Amino acid sequence: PPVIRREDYKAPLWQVPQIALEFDLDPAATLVKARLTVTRAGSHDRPLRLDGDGLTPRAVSVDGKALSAGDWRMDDGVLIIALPGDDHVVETEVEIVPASNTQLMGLYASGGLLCTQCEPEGFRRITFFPDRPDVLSRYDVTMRADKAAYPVLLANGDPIEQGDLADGRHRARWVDPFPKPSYLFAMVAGNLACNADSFTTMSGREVKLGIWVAENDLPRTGHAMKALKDSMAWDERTYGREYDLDVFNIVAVADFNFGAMENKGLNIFNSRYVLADPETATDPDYDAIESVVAHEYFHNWSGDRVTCRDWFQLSLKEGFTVYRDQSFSADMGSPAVKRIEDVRVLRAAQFQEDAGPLAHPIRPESYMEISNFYTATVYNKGAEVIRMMALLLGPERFRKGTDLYFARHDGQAVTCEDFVKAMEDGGDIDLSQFRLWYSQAGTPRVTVRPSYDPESGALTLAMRQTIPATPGQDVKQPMAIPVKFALFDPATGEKHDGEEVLLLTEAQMETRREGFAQAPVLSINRGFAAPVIIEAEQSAQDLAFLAAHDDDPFSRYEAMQQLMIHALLGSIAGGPLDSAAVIDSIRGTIADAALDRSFVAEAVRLPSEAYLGDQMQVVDPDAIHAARDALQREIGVALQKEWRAIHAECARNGFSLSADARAARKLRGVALNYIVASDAEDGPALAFDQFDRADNMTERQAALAILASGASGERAQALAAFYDRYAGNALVVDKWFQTQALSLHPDVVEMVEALGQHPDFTLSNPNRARALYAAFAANQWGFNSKDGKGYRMVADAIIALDKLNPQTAARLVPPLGRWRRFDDERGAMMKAELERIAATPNLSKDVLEQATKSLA
Ligand code: BAL
Ligand code: ZN
Repeated sequence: PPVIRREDYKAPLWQVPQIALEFDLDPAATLVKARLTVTRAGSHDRPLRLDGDGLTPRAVSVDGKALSAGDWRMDDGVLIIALPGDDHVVETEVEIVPASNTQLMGLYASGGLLCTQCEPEGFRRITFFPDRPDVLSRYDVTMRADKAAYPVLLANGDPIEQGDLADGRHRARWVDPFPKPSYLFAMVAGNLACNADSFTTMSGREVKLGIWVAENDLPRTGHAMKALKDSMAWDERTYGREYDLDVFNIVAVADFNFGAMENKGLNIFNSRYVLADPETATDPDYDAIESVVAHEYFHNWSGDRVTCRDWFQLSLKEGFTVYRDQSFSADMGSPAVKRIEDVRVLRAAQFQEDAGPLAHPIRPESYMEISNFYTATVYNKGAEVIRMMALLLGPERFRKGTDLYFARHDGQAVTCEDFVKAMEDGGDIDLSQFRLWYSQAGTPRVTVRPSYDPESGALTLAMRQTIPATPGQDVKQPMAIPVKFALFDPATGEKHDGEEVLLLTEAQMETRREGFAQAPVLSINRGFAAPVIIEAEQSAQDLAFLAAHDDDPFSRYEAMQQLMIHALLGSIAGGPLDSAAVIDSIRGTIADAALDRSFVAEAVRLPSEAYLGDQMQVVDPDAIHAARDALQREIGVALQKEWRAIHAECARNGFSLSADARAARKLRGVALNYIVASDAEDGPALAFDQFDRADNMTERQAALAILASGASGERAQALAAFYDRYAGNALVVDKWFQTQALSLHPDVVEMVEALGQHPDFTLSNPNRARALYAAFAANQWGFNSKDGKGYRMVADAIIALDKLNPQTAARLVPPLGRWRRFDDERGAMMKAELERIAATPNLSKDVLEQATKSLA
């Protein structure tokens, strides 16, 4: 397959200011008629090229005259028509089969619904069109369908007409006044019930809001609706962005590749990011719904009104919109805990990606299949880059920058460079060197060496940055890295002179601060201001001090994590497990009544096995598992009384979504985990009791996960009870699969293998496929079992899934691509599986690209 390069971008030769679409909907055969008003862009004599994927034209006409076979041709799916003038009307007719569309791109059937997904290149599976984001058109869409089977017909924009037709069919027409790229086209037909509400915008316009779901799911839409209204108000307050259409609809579908999709005025959602009630959704599920609803809503400006010129600019809308949704969630809940969660995700997904064969800059230079670039780098590192700009500019100038960006580029398809320029012009700042964050891949390492001179009372901070080589980028230039730090007096626990942000712009820099009676303690990269790896070689004493005194919650959390990592790595390297400092810090943290309980729950948890693996030259999954298990046990035993007290105190009568109640549930789960880890005889019974009595999914699932990792008799009992209770509820059954796939059980490989044969398992639903195989591939201990069975099983799943849904299959490849991080035996087995995948006949370009790059 050809490689597409950013440097080869060429502006479109033809524009399509208007498109009228007519659909005669039927899952077995849908007729699509398209009427494109096309205009030549500039002076050239090139033909019109309309992308198509799997389409055969049944009829083609220009200006009302049917073309005969010689007037058009097909070239690798593209319909090519030579046009004499500068303005024409081109009409095409195709037939598509939604029911057999297993890729879930284009128009497809999900449950009883017909729905669409067009980003990035699904529109070409619906009709012939220049399917690229810099062709913006006004859409006029007419849908016709059987009224009994599809009583609700939705599309982008505003509803204009509807009415009944002969033969039990009916029609609806939707017109979207805002020009948009084809990737934002959407349409849904089905038997849906609506949670209807409204929002009055800041200029006093009333917007009708609808969340459309299956009738019996209606009671589970309240949280999503609240999130939507909160998002609309927040975007007005924070960015001055007002909603622009008269209606805003969200539809939940069960089969969906993404989390959700920001189609103009008609967001289509994976049902897991819409549906919630206490019985079936955990607190993290509630949070995820809030943030995804916000994310898609915020795209209305950062994505829809101002869109991307080409797909290399994906981070323009995704990085910015993730930053926006992260800020929103921080404002809605605890900013400290939100930051900790976001950094955990960044480190788990993006740092690993940046350190492996699939590393790429947030603005990639080339791709074979753009679907492979909806990555943690483009999204999450992209958000970190925006966050750093916001820090460097400060809130007022950052807002001036975003105001200018929206005003300057409204209605346009633009580049990351346009965004940075708006920040420079609006925020009055020079971001020349900062632009390297867009072009250089790899996580920078910042080494900080403090040295204190007792004679002069001065502290010198020597800083050095290195950016590792990544594929295609051997040599890196120094970046502009904001280093946010503070210095603490170890005698008083007080901070000296507030905190500072220093811009590290050279490979090496030194800075000196004076006036310290004794060596201050350094708190570095506060708030995780820069997405870098800090190497600071802090003593256990300094870390314990920061864990007790740092007033930056992220840094306090980080100090605890570092303490735990030091203890664990020391033991993995063959030393004794030095748990005393960790236990003392945890004791101090849980005793500190001034701390938010939700923060406490984060701070006292051990780092994941995968994160520990990232700290090692060669990952040793068995040693990591054993050491972490042992430390968990010691913490459990040493603080048994405390955990029991917390577990009892955090029990609540009656469910509430209040911050206090949520924090109590979270901390209770952590306490239960330590009690069971201590091997207390009654541990499993206590866990089963929590499982059994819980009036909410948070506590029930926490207990289930704890039991699933153990060998007690309660394990099987709880898994069976959970399945029986929720059989038929797809989202909860996903949890049942996922909890087992993630479990730290010695037989997890065999269990996952058996679950792959379970009657409820299917590869054709992306949520279900991910619940089993993506979860398992994230289970470091299980996936990397020494016999290589885990690798083989995931490779088999990739090969099988590729035939149905290449996009989702390709997302399972990166864990195998980490083969260089493991010992030779494991590495060789992983590599062999990648080679087997790459050699599979008729592989999609999605999986081919990921497998071949992973082998390189
Ligand atoms: N644009 C694809 C889904 C999302 O990022 O919102
Ligand atoms: Zn997005």
